Amino acid sequence: MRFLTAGESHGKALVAILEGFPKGVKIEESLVNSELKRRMSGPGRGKRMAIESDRVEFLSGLRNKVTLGSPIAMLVKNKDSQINPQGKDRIKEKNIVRPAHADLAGALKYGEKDINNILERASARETAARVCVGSVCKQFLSLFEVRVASYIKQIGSYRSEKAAKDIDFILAKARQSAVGAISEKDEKEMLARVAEAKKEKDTLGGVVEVWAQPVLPGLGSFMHFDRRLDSKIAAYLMSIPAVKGVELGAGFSYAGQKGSQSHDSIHCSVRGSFYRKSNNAGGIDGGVSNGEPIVARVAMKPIATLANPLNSVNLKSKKKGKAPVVRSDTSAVYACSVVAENMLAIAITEAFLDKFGSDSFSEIKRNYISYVRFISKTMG
Ligand code: EPS
Repeated sequence: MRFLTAGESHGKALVAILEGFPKGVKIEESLVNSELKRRMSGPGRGKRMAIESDRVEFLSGLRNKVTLGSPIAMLVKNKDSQINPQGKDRIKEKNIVRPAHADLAGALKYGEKDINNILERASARETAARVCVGSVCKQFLSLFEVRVASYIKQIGSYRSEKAAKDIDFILAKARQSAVGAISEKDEKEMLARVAEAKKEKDTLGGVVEVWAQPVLPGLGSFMHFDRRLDSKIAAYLMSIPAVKGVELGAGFSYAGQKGSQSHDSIHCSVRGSFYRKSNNAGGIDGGVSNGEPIVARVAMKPIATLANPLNSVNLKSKKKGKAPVVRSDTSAVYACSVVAENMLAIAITEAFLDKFGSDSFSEIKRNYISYVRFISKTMG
């Protein structure tokens, strides 16, 4: 399975093409739309989200809601469409590069003086197309009871003291919170931090924790670097705009612990199934899922555009200037959590199809059932 996206932030539309997705899976457009809506939500979102009302339109790959095994093309129209692919548009040339954006690196790379030609594609709006792909994958995974969910661990300098124990807890708490928080205290503090930053015309980043559960042991591989489930998940999460760090399980804190106290001990239940009492490995050993929940944390930097423009440099004149501000979000950590869930769903679906086949749902189901029987009867 693979996918491509196309589209500029103020182009006509965003497009996603998902290829190699199995035949025979029922896909509900309404579930894709509710994921798109979630991506537009959360505290600190800016004026663009008030303009848009992202909705998917399936162009191909489905018949009567069921996948055909052919490429699935999906379209999300931009209401704030200003770019004219075949003529003159209304966007004014911009030459002052904005710090923490792709502007300068992109302008140098492409020999560009008008930063619109960089920022339009570099915009995080592209993640709406990824959410369409991820939502299709989430619907596939749910047929095997795999659920993917997230919560907000940190906004700005406020970090939650609570930790989720399982995905039911996250779904019960974070899904009920406008902030994606797992406690009332977190929600109150996080809302206050965003309101304060907005008042100060500043921006905030944060940390998102994303889970998939249950995930069968055996997805991914230790045979080669690019088949490892951990490397795939890390790459997919790191590819989300503004993400600067990804951890699996205990992550960076694992490095400071003694092995004797931190490695997940393995046990066998009376019914003969294997389990671990802790999950510092984040559900992956040696690049292969080990049956525990997959747990990853994603660090998002503060939003790059500030309402109080930062000092910068003009690409043409090389003189000092203020970074251009059209509009921006105060925080998009909640949106990041939704995108992270969807990227994790894509990564796990790819590994799932690698293991169980990818032509048709019925074939995958046969292989899946046979494997589940094998690991539960033969192995424990
Ligand atoms: C976004 C749309 C963008 C930004 C934001 C995310 O819309 P506009 O550029 O018209 O304000 O709000 O993108 C960025 C912060 C960025 O740096 O690209 C969206 O749909 O998520």
